[in-house]
Amino acid sequence: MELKNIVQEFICTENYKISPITNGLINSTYLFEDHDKREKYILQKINTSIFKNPKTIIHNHLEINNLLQKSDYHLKMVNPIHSISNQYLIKTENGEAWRMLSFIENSTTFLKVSDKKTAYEAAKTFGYFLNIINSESIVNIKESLPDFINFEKRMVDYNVSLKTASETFLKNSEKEIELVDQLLDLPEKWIDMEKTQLLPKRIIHADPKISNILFDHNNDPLAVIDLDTIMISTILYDFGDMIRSYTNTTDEDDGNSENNFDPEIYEAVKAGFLLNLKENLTNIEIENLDYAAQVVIYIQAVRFLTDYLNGNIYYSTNYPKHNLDRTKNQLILLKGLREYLNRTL
Ligand code: GN1
Ligand code: MG
Repeated sequence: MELKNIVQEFICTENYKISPITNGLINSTYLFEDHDKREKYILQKINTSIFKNPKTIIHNHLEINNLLQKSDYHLKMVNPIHSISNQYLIKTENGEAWRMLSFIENSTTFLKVSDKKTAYEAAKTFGYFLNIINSESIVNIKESLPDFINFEKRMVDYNVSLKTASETFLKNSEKEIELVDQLLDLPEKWIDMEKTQLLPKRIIHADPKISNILFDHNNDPLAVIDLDTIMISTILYDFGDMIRSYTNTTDEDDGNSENNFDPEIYEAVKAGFLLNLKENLTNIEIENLDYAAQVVIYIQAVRFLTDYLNGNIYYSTNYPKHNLDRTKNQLILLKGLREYLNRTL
């Protein structure tokens, strides 16, 4: 099905413009402008080799929006838009799944955090969002990405990739494999805490990177977006991923910097995150924040490296060593964080 036919399923217009938005690594996203009604929307092709059952992400999105609407949530919300025939997903004959979302006007996103205030505000906002979505006891969240936060499986997948990768790929990533292998026991405590159920199960966002917050023209947070990975897991993942995203002073695929970790931002994120959540977290969660930040960055490095060794089949890439550069970048970040934590222990 051509793009123009997909558009017609949602909005009956000939007078429109579509422009790609290129900052995600999984789905394909477009800004859709309806010139007749002067309305903007987000049009998205869901990557169905990763989100195998895209209905679950629509279900979870509606469930969370419903909950937010019932509470006194003060941020804006992105809404799924249904098609003319009342469907939230348009499936094409070749297996693609498309959806449309409402667009929040006068908003900007950042790919990197530039100052402590932005980091603090973003972490505070995610903390606020997490508090509200965990305030109701009955929320029916469905699994959209099985094993996403199964770190034992991430390590198994890495080991399989080491066995199946070509000689050239192994040679190119020799240094990164060595760094990853030096820290093989890092995820063990996490895996153990999950197995022994020491970590409370909560609804988490699971992709709280900086570009998943919309800001207004005063740089104040306007909305939390991208609810695709909403799942039941440990909130330590969200904290770790915020640290991973916000403390990084370089682009996620810059493999050349010497040090890309910003310790002041680390403290700002921690303060912002705990502001709304502290009362509700258990001691074990609070005690493991520094540890979680290290493991989440480590696992992201392992995921990028695994994908490189597998021939770039998961993340979208622009050049053959793109995932290797992403791996390098995460390992530099992890080194900076670990040096900082040892200094402050
Ligand atoms: C992916 O596509 P995007 O950018 O929203 C990935 C996250 C990674 C992130 C790294 C479903 O998110 O887990 O942290 O790339 N999402 C999935 O940039 O794997
Ligand atoms: Mg995402």
